[in-house]
Amino acid sequence: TTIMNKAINSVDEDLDDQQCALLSEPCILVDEKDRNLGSASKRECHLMRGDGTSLLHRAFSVFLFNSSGELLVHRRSDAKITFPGHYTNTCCSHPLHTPEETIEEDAFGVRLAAQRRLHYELGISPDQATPEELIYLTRIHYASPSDGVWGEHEMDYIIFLQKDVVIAPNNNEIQDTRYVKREEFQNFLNDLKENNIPITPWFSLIAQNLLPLWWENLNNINKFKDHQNIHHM
Ligand code: DMA
Ligand code: MN
Repeated sequence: TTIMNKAINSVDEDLDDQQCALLSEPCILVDEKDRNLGSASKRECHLMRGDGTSLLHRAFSVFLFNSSGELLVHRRSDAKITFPGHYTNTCCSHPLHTPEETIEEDAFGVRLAAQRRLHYELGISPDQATPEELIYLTRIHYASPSDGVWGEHEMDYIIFLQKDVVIAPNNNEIQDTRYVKREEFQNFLNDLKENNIPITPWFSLIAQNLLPLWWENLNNINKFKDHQNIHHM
């Protein structure tokens, strides 16, 4: 453990203090069927092991659209430990291993966590995004290294909300926000590529596979709810 602590300390040296403090949050470890296996710190969940794997934990990805059907995307701050400076969907984070956020019925705990993080990251007041309004669509299981030291391995709950909201982004989390029209989405991605601005791996996966159909059917999104199956990607 002495060697391990030394490694962690050297890993931490260049990290942002606020982001570093959040590494002690308790995440929810799960198996491939999304059964709760207990708690592990955000640090433990995101440090890659020697074999290139990391611990599977529960997460969520929010896709928020305004009343015109434009998607709110953001660029992660340079302070983020995983995927700094990457463009991504509206809001992503983890439900915590607490009595409230581990409630599984109708993914209530995850929807509470989404409300909490929409407030923290984007300044969306909790009354503008209640758990009742947040629509849980389905789950995606994926893994992706960030930089070889840190990485992701998640059971990702996809959450939709179509609503006009007031935002006040937290600049420790976010450096830029914008709404993108469905017809302009491909151009938006191409422009990022041309300018060598990366996008997060989960956003890339979802954008290529599932988002087009969901976005076309925003006004009828409930028919895409699938709480039975997990998409392994
Ligand atoms: C983690 O997102 C969740 C997904 C779906 C990748 P994140 O790195 O933005 O989490 P946090 O904001 O809690 O650091
Ligand atoms: Mn994660």
